[in-house]
Amino acid sequence: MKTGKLLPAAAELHAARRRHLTDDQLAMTHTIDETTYQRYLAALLAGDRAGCARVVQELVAAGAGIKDLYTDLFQRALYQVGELWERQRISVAVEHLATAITERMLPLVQAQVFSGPTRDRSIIIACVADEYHQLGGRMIADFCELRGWRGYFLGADTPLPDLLRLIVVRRPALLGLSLSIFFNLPALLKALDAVSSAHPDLPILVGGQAFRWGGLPALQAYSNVFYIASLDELEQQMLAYE
Ligand code: B12
Repeated sequence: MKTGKLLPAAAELHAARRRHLTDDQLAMTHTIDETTYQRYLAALLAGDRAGCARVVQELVAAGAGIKDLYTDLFQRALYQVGELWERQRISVAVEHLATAITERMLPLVQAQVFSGPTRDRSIIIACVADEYHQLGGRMIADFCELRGWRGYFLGADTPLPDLLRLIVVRRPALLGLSLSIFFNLPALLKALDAVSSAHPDLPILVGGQAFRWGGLPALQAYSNVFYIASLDELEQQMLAYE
């Protein structure tokens, strides 16, 4: 397992820092101002889709890019939703509603996704079997398409035999696998074994929150697997294959 083809040590350090930063500390590095973020979060927790859409549209009109919106607005807000849910400050219903609203915010920025030149490169992105957290993978697919790649996003809970068949058909330059739940690590390892054995030259990018709680040592056995901790690292990694 490698944590970045170009700067493995820096990537390792960056990943370690991210895992130990609190949300308040991370807020200091956010590109979207705090008042706007809090307005979005309040609308999200209130189930106010129109209010969320207004904030997103204002930010887009002011020139905010996909990377900022995805990480500093959508991702940050959902991480906070997760913490509120974990501390039982909000119900499962409110968390589900916030997630559903977020999924409906992504189309508001799709115009940006296809705005650049296209490249003759493709990536398949999937959540492993039993993994239902699909928004992160979807954002990664959008981000790859923003860079001109064709992004085949398969969504949640992808059966391994079907993933293997699609790799044969589409012959992607990269495969991305998403894992949020640490207990799903065996499903990821099973996928890494099967894909690496059938396609030893296919680089596999792995990401998701399971690795905030460990899991990295299990990837060390694979020389074709790269753990990606951020969109910046993903950008670096893709550059190497363009
Ligand atoms: C929404 C949500 C759900 C929804 C997901 C629906 C959906 N449509 O996706 C549902 C209701 C299904 C759900 C279920 C569960 N959830 Co949940 N969920 C969340 C929540 C609130 C938001 C997830 C999200 O979308 N985050 C925003 C995205 C953008 O962030 P991200 O996934 O981290 O993605 C970014 C990076 O990680 C990375 N990345 C992600 N994938 C990939 C892939 C590649 C290739 C690359 C390069 C990068 C990359 O790039 C993304 C963009 O920056 C989180 C809270 C949180 N902290 O995120 C909990 C959370 C992930 N869930 C949690 C838990 C415990 C569960 C359940 C076990 C609860 C239960 N008892 O039933 C189940 C498990 C279901 C399953 N088998 O998968 C825990 C996980 C703890 C852990 N890691 O073990 C969290 C962290 C909540 C918490 N604070 O405890 N959940």
